[in-house]
Amino acid sequence: MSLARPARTRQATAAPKPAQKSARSSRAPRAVPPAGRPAARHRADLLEAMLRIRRFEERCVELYSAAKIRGFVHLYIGEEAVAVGVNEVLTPEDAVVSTYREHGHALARGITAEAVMAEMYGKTTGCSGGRGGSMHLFDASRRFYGGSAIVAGGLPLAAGLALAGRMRGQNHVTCCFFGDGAFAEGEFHETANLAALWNLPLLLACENNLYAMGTALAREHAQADLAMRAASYGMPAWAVDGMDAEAVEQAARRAVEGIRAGTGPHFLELRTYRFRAHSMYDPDRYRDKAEVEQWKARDPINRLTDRMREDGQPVDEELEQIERRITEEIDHAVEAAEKAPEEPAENLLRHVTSARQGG
Ligand SMILES: Cc1ncc(C[n+]2csc(CCOP(=O)(O)OP(=O)(O)O)c2C)c(N)n1
Ligand SMILES: [Mg+2]
Repeated sequence: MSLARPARTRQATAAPKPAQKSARSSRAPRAVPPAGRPAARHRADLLEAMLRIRRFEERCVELYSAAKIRGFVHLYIGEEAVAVGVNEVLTPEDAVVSTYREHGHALARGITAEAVMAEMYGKTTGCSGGRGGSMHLFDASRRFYGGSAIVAGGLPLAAGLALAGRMRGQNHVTCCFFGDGAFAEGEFHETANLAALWNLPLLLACENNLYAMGTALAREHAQADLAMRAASYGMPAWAVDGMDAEAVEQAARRAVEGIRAGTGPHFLELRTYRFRAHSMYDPDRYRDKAEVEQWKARDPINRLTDRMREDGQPVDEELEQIERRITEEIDHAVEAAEKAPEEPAENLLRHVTSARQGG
């Protein structure tokens, strides 16, 4: 069997033209702000949430180069509109299950930059007590159930959380983020089938960034229209411009309202792109520079600021204040992580549920 790149690869990895809309894409890009919040304020909040993720990760790159942060680090830069737009419609009682590319999901969920940075450093003050690192951020108090290294591993867990909530008579939504690569795994299909069969309150948020490590979408999927395939499980499913925080929010709101109304799982294919390599170890040789530049031209942060400008919002002053606040927040997070203690070696067996000692 030939492994030559199929002709459709180029087409599948090209950035869609901004005006292009599929039958399933969300129609109007401007989201209706939550009741009582002025539209301008709401947009500034979306902008701040995206910038917090961007600046946090840019600092992580510096710290990684300085060997302050070690291990695997997967950056979310370029994909911020997804985490921020979806999080906007979730309540603190809803549950979130994430992937190893989860700094953005964790920060959007409200885990502090300080707790995430300490975890990146492997310090005891980190949100996972320093035992998880970049890929295993966790905070049960915020109903943020990881951070997991296993591609698609979060999906059955999310179905279990959704089932547990329903059995307890709660009307909470479980949101599971996962990638296009996870869609190719059996866990996705088993989860989608059972969730639809049992009418579970589950939001399946597929971050289609067109690559699973170095493998382009069309080299992995015979049918690359993921929303269409998800719909075959009998659930509402549609594709969304994942580079537009307001479009993501609007689609997520529609999906979550449906889930809360008892219509079972919904699937969103959030079409997005990572501007950086798969991980800090990846030389990124499998995609054209021109393709990356094409997507960078649709940077979700610039997209929102341009729209704010168009609508006459004083975005430059807003940006200055946001940047100042975020710089302080991240400086403080780094300072605190530097000072925080390492876990002492005598605690090595803490949290180990089964260990044979002394023999
Ligand atoms: C079960 C499993 N198989 C393979 C891997 C190796 N692996 C790590 S990341 C990755 C790609 C996943 O791509 P995708 O789900 O699209 O997420 P993205 O990295 O694009 O956000 C693979 C195959 C793994 N971690 N777990
Ligand atoms: Mg991917």
